[in-house]
Amino acid sequence: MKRTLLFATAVLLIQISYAQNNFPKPSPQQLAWHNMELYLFMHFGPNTFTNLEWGKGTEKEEVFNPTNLDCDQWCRVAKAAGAKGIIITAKHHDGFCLWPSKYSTHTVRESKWKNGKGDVLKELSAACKRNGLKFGVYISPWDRNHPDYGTAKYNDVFVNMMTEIFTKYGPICELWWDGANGEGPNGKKQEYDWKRFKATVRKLSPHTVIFSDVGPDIRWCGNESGTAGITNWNTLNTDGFTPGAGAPSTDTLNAGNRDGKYWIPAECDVSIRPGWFYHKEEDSKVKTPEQLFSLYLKSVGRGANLLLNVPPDDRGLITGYDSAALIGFRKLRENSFRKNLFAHADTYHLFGGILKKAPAASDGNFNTIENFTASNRESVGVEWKQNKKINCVVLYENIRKGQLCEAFQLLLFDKNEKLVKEIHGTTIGRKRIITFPATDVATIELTIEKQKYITGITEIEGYLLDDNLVEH
Ligand code: FUL
Repeated sequence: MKRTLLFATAVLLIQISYAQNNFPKPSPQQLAWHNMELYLFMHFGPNTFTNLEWGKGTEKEEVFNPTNLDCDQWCRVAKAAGAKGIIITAKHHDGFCLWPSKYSTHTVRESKWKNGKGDVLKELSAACKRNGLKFGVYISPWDRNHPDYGTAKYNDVFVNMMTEIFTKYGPICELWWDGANGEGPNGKKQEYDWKRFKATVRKLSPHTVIFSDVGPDIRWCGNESGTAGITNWNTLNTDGFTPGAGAPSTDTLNAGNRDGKYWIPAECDVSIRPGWFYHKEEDSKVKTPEQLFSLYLKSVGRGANLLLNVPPDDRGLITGYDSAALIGFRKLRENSFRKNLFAHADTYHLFGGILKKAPAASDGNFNTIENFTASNRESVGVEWKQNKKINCVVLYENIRKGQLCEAFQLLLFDKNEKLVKEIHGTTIGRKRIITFPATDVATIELTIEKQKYITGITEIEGYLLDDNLVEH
């Protein structure tokens, strides 16, 4: 009785302090973004036809001439891959606009495609709507074609182009500002008005999340190989930094900052092929389903999102090589995570010598939360009476209250309560996928060893993946 009373008082106190947590938290649109996990990037433009990666901006508009462009096919492929949306390069560094912008003379309108009447953004945004996919837009600040680039006037051009995009083709779930600039020391220098760019987007489309090296909403993961940091904070300090050359080091972008002032989670962009744009000679170099699955573990499995580039070819279609790999990748994810072997297991929460149940940890409901409240060690376990062979544990932190765990320990016991594995990790975040050699396990016990504040865990899961998918 006394114990129960003590516990109830503790819970009350915890609930009060829990509500007062002042650590950075995701906005509703960032939370929605976190739940997208995987979506496709599509690099498409003159480079698709000239076989380049970085067009010079001097290419003739007539080179852009897809013979069979079909954005519904892109959407079908994205859906078959289990991707939640598509982000298209509306304007890459060569400045060519995939929509007939009033603020450029280097656009689809000047090409021969559909006699200058075509509009890729219009077709794709409509196809995404029809197919229930989110639509996102990449627009390169660096522009090798526009005559105003390098002058203050270019900031007006960029704002006007974004205004066209948002007013004509929305809703846009994510806007992508690429930080690359290859002008070199003697090249044109543009003083970008980032503040104005951001204000424009916020005004026109407050629900859009903006990506750049440093956010403001989503950050680059610091590499183009598709891997988030093993320690991956969703928080980052960006005061005094800018996208591009003024960004923090790639190591910092990869791991985030433990004490970062803003919630700016990492997105892992990577191409299914060696290049970002389509090159026929890379048809044989499309990543395999297994390679894509490994990237999934290193991005989504570390609490980031995976933006997988699948470039349409010069017909304006995704090739069979890419779609086959994507379907294989989806199957691997589905087969791997179809059955949580610890769903609805018995649970316990050991807290200051008091043992209680912790049903939230294995009820399959991401709205129920098991809070790690104590300042000293406390454990939550999910247990069966029998052994289950597993090689993967998945943990989920309740990021709605911020990202608070900074070190955890997993102890795996067999049915005789013998310790069979001890694993240590740092951050958890939205999702943390941990793999190890297959082991007979009856109990998975999680201890938060270090936390910034009360860590909330929504689920502890156990899976048996195909052995060849598991890296140790
Ligand atoms: C880089 C660009 O330079 C590449 O061409 C590509 O668009 C990649 C996603 O971002 O910064």
